Amino acid sequence: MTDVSSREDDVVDAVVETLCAAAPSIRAGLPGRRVYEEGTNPSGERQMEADTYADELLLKRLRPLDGVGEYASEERPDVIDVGEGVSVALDPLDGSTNLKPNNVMGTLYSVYDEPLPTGGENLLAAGYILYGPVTTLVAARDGVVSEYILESGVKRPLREELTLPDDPAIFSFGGRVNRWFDEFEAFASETERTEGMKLRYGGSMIGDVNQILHYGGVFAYPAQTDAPKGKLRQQFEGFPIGYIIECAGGRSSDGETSLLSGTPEGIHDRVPVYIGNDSLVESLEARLD
Ligand code: AFP
Repeated sequence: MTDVSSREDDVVDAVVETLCAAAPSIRAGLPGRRVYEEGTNPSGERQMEADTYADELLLKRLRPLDGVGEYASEERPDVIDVGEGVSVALDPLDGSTNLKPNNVMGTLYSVYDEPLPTGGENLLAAGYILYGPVTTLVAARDGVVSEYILESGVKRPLREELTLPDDPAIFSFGGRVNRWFDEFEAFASETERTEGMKLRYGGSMIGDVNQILHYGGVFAYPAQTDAPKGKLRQQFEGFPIGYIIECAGGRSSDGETSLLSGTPEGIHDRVPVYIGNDSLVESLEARLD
């Protein structure tokens, strides 16, 4: 009899390999797709041609995989039934507004052993492919984060057991300052004045979180006065990033508790996101309490 968890492990491997293999096509498809589509995505945000291109390409590549049951993406309203097995949730092109100024963006994935929408405790694996000066994969699974460089869609190990540096160096806060709640503004202002800390914000969550993973620090897309749940999507962004950061020894929070303890009611629900070095996110949580 085949062990269920080892079968799921094989499916997760196949999903990650498929995403890696699609990376060169996604990259190659970007130059001609830096313009907006007519409509908006299910969260009411404008979509670029590159967003829908990446979404359609990834669905096409993942659909035939044995052991994948559901596909969901930030770019489409409903979960797609593709067979029987694990559920894959994607932000096919996180940070696509960075196409215009030619800054970093990436593909963010999370794999669950339950139908979507589902809670963070049902994650099997999460990670992202970053389209920077080089293409890299950061993959988290079983409490371990590994980094790879992708060449022609094939991964070569760069770093095993990636952990957040002990000394935080970067802060990266999204949203509009005049819409932050006072408690968050107080934390931001204290962080700005902390010796050794400097601001780096690029507008793609994956790119910004990747800096925190490599240099240490804190990233937030906070609750705002006009958006109490912030901007980022729980299923597609909050869970995978919380999982990766916690696997790397950091802390994630929705302002009260770990990002991973939440359960969305709808696939496109939003959540405030606070991640980074344990001490910083803990003191932020204390302020927001
Ligand atoms: P796009 O994918 O539409 O560019 O949105 C990216 C994102 O969801 C996330 O990756 C960023 O952290 C956040 O939006 C940036 O939002 P601001 O433009 O408000 O800084």
